[in-house]
Amino acid sequence: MTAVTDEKLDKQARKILRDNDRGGYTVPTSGLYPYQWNWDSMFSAWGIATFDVRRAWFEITTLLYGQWDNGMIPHIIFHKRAEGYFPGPDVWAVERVPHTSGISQPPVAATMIRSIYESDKKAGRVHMELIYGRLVSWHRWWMKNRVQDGMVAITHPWESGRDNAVDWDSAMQAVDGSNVGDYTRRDTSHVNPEMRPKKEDYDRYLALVQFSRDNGWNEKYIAEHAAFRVADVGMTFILLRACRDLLQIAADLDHDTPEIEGWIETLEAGVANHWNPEGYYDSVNLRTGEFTGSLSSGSFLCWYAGVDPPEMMSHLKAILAEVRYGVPSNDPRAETFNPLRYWRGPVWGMMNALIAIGLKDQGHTLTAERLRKDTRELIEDHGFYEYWSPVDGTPAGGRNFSWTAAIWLTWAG
Ligand code: 2M8
Repeated sequence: MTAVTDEKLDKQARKILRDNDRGGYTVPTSGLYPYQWNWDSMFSAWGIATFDVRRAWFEITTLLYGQWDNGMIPHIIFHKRAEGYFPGPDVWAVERVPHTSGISQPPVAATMIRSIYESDKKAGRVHMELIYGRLVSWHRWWMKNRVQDGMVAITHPWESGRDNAVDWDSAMQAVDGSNVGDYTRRDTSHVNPEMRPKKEDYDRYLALVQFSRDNGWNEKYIAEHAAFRVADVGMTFILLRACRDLLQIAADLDHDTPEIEGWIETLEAGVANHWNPEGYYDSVNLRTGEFTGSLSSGSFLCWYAGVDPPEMMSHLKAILAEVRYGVPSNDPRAETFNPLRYWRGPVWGMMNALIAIGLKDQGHTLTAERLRKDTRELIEDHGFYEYWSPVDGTPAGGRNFSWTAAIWLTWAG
């Protein structure tokens, strides 16, 4: 282990964010992910704001270029041609400029933007005024199209941001991936295939894209007919938190708040529907009504949403006792646990940041501090990786990762 000073790591983190800048938007990492991803970009903006707040506002603006007329902010914005990623704009076939994907991603934007705005109250107000309406229309899109029994439904595992998490296993069984035709993955040429989703997962990911694309990205039709529809516990918590932050922004700007207050009430009521009688927050397969039986990192976003049942703290403590570095993306005691396969076990720095922010808000400062310390050590010992093994810290996935650099500058470092 090399002893690296905080100052050196601060410098490296800033350099990563600058190097990943493609002229107004930040790619998650060079090579593996060459476009603007929704939630990555908002983490990046949060990090960039620590050294160049004007550039951070610009990052937000370029993400909003991709917003659809119906309010949806897509998960990828394909601003300009780039090599090395599949599926690209031709597969999504969304007819608008800039080209985009056809699904969304976890709405951390309002939360990150609020934090940037708080740090730049005076000069930032003009930016905040300009984008406020767009944030509201995105939240309205979620509430209108995706909230069912107060829980947030995803139409594709990619939408959750936790692509191959165990939460989707049972629901994905209903997706037929056998007719998607030939295609060439690019991710496995950038990183070790053992650290990525399997071929059978990709076949199903593509089948879902083709289904929604062939049905014109029609939300109503997809809601009624798609094979896959899951109420994602992580997404419900993230949207609830984002609505709370949007409410504060609205109050600050002197805008009306009843609509946002109504959304918060709906989502607060929905949280109860995520409670698996086994004693934890869980996702729900909306096609069968069954819980997905997964205690994954999405469940531990409860505190981030302002919800604090003692059972969840007991689960977190039990899981942290099993691993050297928390929080694993999957329960290490589960048969499905794999310490290096992406969202099926590895620890992710940005998830730790969100979970720890929530823990701290709810007064669980020691546990929040453990997560920060674990994340610091992973970065100090190995660098700014996409994710790591929670068992022994083996670094995995892409290197020089933007959101890892961002959470170093804002939280871990
Ligand atoms: C991963 O997802 C993309 C698809 O969106 C992929 O694997 O190709 C996820 O970790 C997601 O959360 C993240 O936003 C994206 C870019 O870092 O990579």
